[in-house]
Amino acid sequence: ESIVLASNNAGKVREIGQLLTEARIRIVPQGEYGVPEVEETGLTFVENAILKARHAARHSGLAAIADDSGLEVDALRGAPGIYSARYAGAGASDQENLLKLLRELEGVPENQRTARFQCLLVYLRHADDPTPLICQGTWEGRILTSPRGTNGFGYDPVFFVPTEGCSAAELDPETKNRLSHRGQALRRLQRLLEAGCNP
Ligand code: ITT
Repeated sequence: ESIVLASNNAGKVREIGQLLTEARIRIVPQGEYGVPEVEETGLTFVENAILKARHAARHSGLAAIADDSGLEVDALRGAPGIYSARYAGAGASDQENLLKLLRELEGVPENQRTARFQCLLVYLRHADDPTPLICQGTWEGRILTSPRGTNGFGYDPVFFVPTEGCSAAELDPETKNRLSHRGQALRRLQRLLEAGCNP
């Protein structure tokens, strides 16, 4: 039985697809079911992930996985956070969001540019599932002063990964999946599913 992936973000779909294919879990992007956009009205990552998963499960009749994620920058008191995809305004491109972030951090010294990616994954067996599986992952780094690298998506070119000495966009996809907030959350979800939390 397939699981619908409640995301329109090509970067996420690619990363989640890769990780779940390795786990032999069959997922179908929600685009294939014509699931319309849902407004992300929640005030937390977990609320938005539940909204998106429920919406996709409702429209597809399948179990659903949603990812709500974002970047928290300490010097900006946690912004852009849940607003990461629309930091430079509704419909803004990844590039516009990233340039706004660099502008906001102009003059902030390196040791005060700490940040982390958050990923909240929600799995619903069906739209009215009262006990969703919820998994989280966090990836610590700091914000560069200019973009580096072309892999990945979103803020990856400005997210410096101290353990690797390069930006997230300079990592190959396998390395990013091994380290990232999304990789961690997905491996946790996979363990729950394997442990029989999916009757
Ligand atoms: P869906 O809701 O359709 O999944 P979205 O892009 O609107 O797509 P979010 O509301 O969860 O999803 O926003 C997440 C944003 O956080 C995303 O657009 C990126 O800007 C950023 N982000 C999340 N994970 C990232 C990653 O691994 N690398 C770079 N940026 C990331």
